[in-house]
Amino acid sequence: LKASKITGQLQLHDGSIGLVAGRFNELVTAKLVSGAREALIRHGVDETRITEVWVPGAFEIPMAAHRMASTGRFAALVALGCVIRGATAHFDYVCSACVQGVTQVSMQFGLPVTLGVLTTDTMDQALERAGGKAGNKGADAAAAALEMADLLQRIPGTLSRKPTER
Ligand code: INI
Repeated sequence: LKASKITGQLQLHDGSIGLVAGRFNELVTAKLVSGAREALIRHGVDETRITEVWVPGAFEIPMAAHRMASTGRFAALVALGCVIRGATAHFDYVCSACVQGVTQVSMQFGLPVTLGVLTTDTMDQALERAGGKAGNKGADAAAAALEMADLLQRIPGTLSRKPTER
């Protein structure tokens, strides 16, 4: 048996890419969205194939992602949010609900939903990761979405799950 190594390329074939962004800490999340859009466009994705959905906060990201996943139109989704640790335990609940919810949607639909949700102690740390000296995690998550969508199509023996057009 010939050994094979399968990796995904950064290119979109069918369907659209959905960005799901939380408005909470919008100063940061707007930069994550721009970074994600720029990365997608840089990798040849036509703007008409990017759907941007805004929700109140990171807690609501899984619900919107779930609805988008159910349409079958998306090749992948990108969760973009920013949770900054306050004085309370609210931070931990919002983070875990968001991450667990996003994971559930991804596994339920067999659809890549990548994580561009920042969870930091301070606003400065968040800004560093939203186009500052630590790069743009929105761009990274968008690239991961493209890679995973392409990768899944290359894994042999799986039924074709191409998204429906538009
Ligand atoms: N939502 C965030 O996206 N980031 C936060 O830092 C945050 N904090 O700190 O509370 C936050 N809370 C709102 C939450 O996501 C929901 O929108 C809200 O609880 C309504 O359900």
